[in-house]
This record gives sequence, structure tokens and C-alpha cells, in this order.
Amino acid sequence: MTGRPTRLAVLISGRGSNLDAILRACAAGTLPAQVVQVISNRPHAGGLELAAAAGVPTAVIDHRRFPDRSGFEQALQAQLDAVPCDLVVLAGFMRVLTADFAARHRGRLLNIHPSLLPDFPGLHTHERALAAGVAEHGASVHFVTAAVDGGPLIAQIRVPVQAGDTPDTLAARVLAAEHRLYPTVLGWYAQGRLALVGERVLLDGLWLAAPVQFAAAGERDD
Ligand code: NHR
Ligand code: GAR
Repeated sequence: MTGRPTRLAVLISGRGSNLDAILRACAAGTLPAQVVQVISNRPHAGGLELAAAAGVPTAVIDHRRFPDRSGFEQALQAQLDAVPCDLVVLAGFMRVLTADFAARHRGRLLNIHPSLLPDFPGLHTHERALAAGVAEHGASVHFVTAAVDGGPLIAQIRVPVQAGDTPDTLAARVLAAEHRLYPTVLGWYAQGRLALVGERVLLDGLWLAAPVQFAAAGERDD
């Protein structure tokens, strides 16, 4: 890589383990990027402490202080404008963003979702996957659009469901897989290999016909 590292603004709501994986990949040099700020909509999100410990500026925009989503997003946008970045990364961010916000950041806004989309969009994915009796679950990284969890898919990591799994044991296995998947995809973006063009994803100059597939550790890709 030449030039400056890609500047990431990471949006969180909770514990921030995906943020931690991203910070570690940046520090290790495997992800040519720099987290320039972390913004949480929840004042007590654990990820805020992880960011501070890594020397990354943090901000809290508590959605409960705003009468509606657009008021919240005005404050969020002002905070984003205060620290220039190249890409906005949702990492366990729990507020649905308006169509206006998604359009404004189109192609520069990514999310990781804990399911193999288009299966199980929305919340409580691990419970729902177990209730549906699927053999495989996992996580997906996609460009964010107005369609919640419906934007163009970039990559997925598949995780086998095991006998006796509970939502917690399955969530832990998916989370470990997320920590591999997200820094990998962010690396593609940081290297200038990944773009959203219209409704389609371009990776290494090729249109993706389907998301790139990874298998969790111990699984075969074939
Ligand atoms: N916004 C847009 N426009 N598009 C997407 O694809 C988005 C998004 C905002 C967040 C993350 C998503 C996930 O990975 C995400 C994708 C929260 C909700 C939700 O219903 C749904 C999807 C996601 C995140 N949130 C409730 C709300 O009223 C609040 C729930 C809570 O606070 O616990 O916003 O799953
Ligand atoms: C992750 O599993 C992430 O995919 C999911 O929440 C967890 C956040 O963990 N995201 C959503 O459910 C978004 N609605 P983390 O805070 O430790 O990264």
C-alpha cells in the first residue's frame, strides 16, 4: 500500500468486540487503515473503553436525547463531519438509519450482520436460526442502503450449527467468525479493491455474482 491509511469511523452500540478486532488488525498492519473516531449511541457501550485504551477519540450521541431519528442523525452527521473519514463502519450498531443517511453515505457505509443474509434480517438472529433448524448459520458484510440488512452483499462466513447449541453458544461461534470476516473485507476496501457501483459490488475489477464465501475455522471451503 502507498499513500495514507484509509480512515474509518466506527459506529457501535455495545461491547465492541468487532471494533476490537478492527483495531487489532490496524495495529498489526494487516489492515491498512486507521480508526479515526468511534461513535456510540449508548453512553455505557463497552467499546468506548476499548477505543479510549487504543487512543482513539470517542463520542456519544445518545439517541434518547432526540425526538426523532432525523434529529439523532443530524447530530451523528455533525460528529462525522468533525473528523474526516473515508468509510463509516457499523459494528454492532443497533439504530436503523434513515434512507437519507444511507443515501448520503452510499458506497462508503458497511455493516456486519449476524446471519447468512438474505436469511434472518433484523434482530435476534441466533434464536431465529435455531428455531428454524438450519444446519448452517454465519455472518454477512454488506453495503448499507435504505433496505435494512438488504443492501448489496460483499462476503459471508459460514458457521455450522452444532447439536445442543443455544443462542449463546451459537452467537459466540458466529462472533469469532465475524472477527475474521470484517477486518478482511475492510482490508479490501482499504486497498481500493472494493466498490459499490449502482446496485452491484465490484471486487478486484470483477462484478460479484454472489457474496464471497468463507468457512469458519475447521471447516472446508469445498
Ligand atoms: N440502517 C439502514 N438504513 N440499513 C441497514 O442495512 C442498517 C441500518 C442500521 C443498522 C444493522 C442491523 C443489523 O445488522 C443496521 C443495518 C438494528 C435494527 C433495529 O431494528 C435492525 C437492524 C440492524 C440494527 N433497531 C431498533 C431500532 O428501532 C432498535 C433496537 C435496539 O436498540 O436494541 O432502530 O442487524
Ligand atoms: C455482533 O454479532 C454483530 O454482528 C451484531 O451484534 C454483535 C455486536 O457485537 N450486530 C447486530 O446485531 C446489529 N443489529 P460487538 O459489539 O461485540 O461487536
